[in-house]
Amino acid sequence: MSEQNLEALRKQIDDLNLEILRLINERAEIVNEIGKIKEKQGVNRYDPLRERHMLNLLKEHNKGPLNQMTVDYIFKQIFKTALKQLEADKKKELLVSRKKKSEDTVIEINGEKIGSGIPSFVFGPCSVESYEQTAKVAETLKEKGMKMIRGGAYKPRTSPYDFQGLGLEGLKILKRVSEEYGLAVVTEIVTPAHIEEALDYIDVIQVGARNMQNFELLKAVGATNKPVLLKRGLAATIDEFIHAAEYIMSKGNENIILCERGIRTYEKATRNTLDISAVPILKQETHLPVFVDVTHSTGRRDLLLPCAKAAIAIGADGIMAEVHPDPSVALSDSQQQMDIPQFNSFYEEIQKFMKQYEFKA
Ligand SMILES: [Mn+2]
Repeated sequence: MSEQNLEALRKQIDDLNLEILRLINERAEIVNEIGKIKEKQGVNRYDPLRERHMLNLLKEHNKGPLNQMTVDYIFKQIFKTALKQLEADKKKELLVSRKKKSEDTVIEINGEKIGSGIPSFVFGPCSVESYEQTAKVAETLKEKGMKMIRGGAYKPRTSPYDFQGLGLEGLKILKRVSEEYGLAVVTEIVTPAHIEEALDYIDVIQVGARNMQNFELLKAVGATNKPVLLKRGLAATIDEFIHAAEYIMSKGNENIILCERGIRTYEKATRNTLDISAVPILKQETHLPVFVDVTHSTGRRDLLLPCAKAAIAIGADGIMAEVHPDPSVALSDSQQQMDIPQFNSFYEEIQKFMKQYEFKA
């Protein structure tokens, strides 16, 4: 007899489970409908006052045997599923996301179309040290038909006693070189206070790794009409990197190049660890061009070429690397910059590689 009772009670539990399942799904559908109405009205879907009201109503009607803490816990889990849906929807809405815009963003700089499927190259010294030093590199770049030069005027260095860059003087040198050699200037800006004076001298604003989450700087460069090259922070996740780009785009600037430059791991064989898989992930998640900085990710001259090849093979839109006429006396990053003959052979090998595997060049 008791066996039969147990069976009957289990059957009731099964039926109740199915009924609860039907009810929470029905509830989810209604939450979705409310969400759509709120979206049209432009109001936030999550409403803490409404949640409080629902919990109070449950408390009023709870006759037990479940205590109120348990009831609250169960219903909060049900409410949370609606919030999770809201978070997923928000991610979809990012301006930089592929879901928002399916076609690739192509940025034209000095006649070069960045992100069009043909790899671009940005080379130049770590720091601008003198006109002569910068012009020597520019001459080589021009000979090779390149359209851009990089060089730092404001240098955020690990130590405050290291060379901090020539500042405005450096920008003036870059401008002169840019005019003489027909190259667009890519240079780092470290504070919103420098943007206005810098705009006349530069073509692409670089936001460096150490400033990737300097949100005031991101908003300020987002309010300019210059393309921005945004480097990944040294300990930033891909999600944080994407949201940093969103800060820029949210202010109206749609011309953003993402640049993977290596992340900090336990590995000591390289200066940083080049996160090569970040390239296809960023290409899938966003519509922005993605560059790879082979200099700062590896910190080793012998790895520049293989890593540049890997970057192109995996779908990077461009390569960045440092070139100095005499790296051994460079004021910054002297260990990892290429001299001009090394650069010539590096570039030649890259060209061969692209031809061999029929990458457009
Ligand atoms: Mn450098």
